[in-house]
Amino acid sequence: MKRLLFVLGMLFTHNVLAATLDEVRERGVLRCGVNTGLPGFSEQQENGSWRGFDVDFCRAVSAAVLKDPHKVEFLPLTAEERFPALASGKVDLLTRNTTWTFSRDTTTGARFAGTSYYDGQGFMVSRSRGLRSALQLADSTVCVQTGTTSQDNAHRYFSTHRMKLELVPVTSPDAMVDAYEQGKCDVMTSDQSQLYALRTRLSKPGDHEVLPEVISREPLGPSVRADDPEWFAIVRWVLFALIEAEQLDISSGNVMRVRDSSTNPVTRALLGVEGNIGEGLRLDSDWIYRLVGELGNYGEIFERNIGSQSALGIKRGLNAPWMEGGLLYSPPIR
Ligand SMILES: N[C@@H](CCC(=O)N[C@@H](CS)C(=O)NCC(=O)O)C(=O)O
Repeated sequence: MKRLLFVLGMLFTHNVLAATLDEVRERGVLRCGVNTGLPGFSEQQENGSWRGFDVDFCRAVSAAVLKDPHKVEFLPLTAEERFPALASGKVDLLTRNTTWTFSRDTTTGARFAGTSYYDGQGFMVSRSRGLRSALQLADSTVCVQTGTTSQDNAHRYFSTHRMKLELVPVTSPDAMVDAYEQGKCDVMTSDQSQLYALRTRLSKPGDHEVLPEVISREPLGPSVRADDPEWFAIVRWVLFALIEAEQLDISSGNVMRVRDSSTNPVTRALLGVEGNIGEGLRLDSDWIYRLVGELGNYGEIFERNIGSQSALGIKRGLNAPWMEGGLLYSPPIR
């Protein structure tokens, strides 16, 4: 029944027959749903422009399909709003710290194009408590955002370990930070990347620590509507192209030189020198060249927004290329 209502909803609110690629090209603007404000991932600047890891992924799709990384409109969406906004056609793409789960992939009308960030849920507390483990959190008041995977995971973790839990539900990252600073909760729980991001917003970030336990798998990634396989393929291969470029040591700094001098047929095809790598996606042969030139490869996007060149300082960890012990792996682009 839920599914039937959903399909009917889609038929009335969004023309399921129109190809998203054509709609985006006609409109001349790509619409991406992003977080309402999460340092490093998606943040609106004073001048109105957006920046962040999820923002750059959206720009990469724009560079691929509209030949310009800036033809993007960002729509800030709360956790509760995100899937309905995608299903109704309000956004073409969700690039918003969203966990790929079975139920979301099969019942919300969304289809996840891949994992852009391997995360897991953790806990942040004040250092003054001197805690060493999340197993010492019994009887804590825990701030968690509604409409997220974090809420269910917290319940499961506390009940598995027979610890009493008092959840303090909040509806945005700002509300989470406020509640924590005001002592309405003594623990924040969320994906670890988000805890590092939110810590930068606290008045004394150094006074707070993320406990060692990672209590869930949270593969975060972009998602599209399930009814458009072509658009799905474009978004999925934009992600793989960024990963593959890093693997091949192609960066924004050297992409032009590599294109002009490489004799490797795989690299030449990838960068549009030979054949037409865009054919199957109705893109041009330069789409990968363009997005790496404009945004950089996966590693560059990671480091500048959330890694070593950012205030978050997140280590690559699981998000390193597979050759370096991480999980990032692109099928061959050939
Ligand atoms: N990855 C988890 C959590 C994602 C999530 O929405 N986290 C909150 C906690 S910081 C958030 O980003 N909220 C922003 C908002 O709703 O505006 C999920 O997909 O459910």
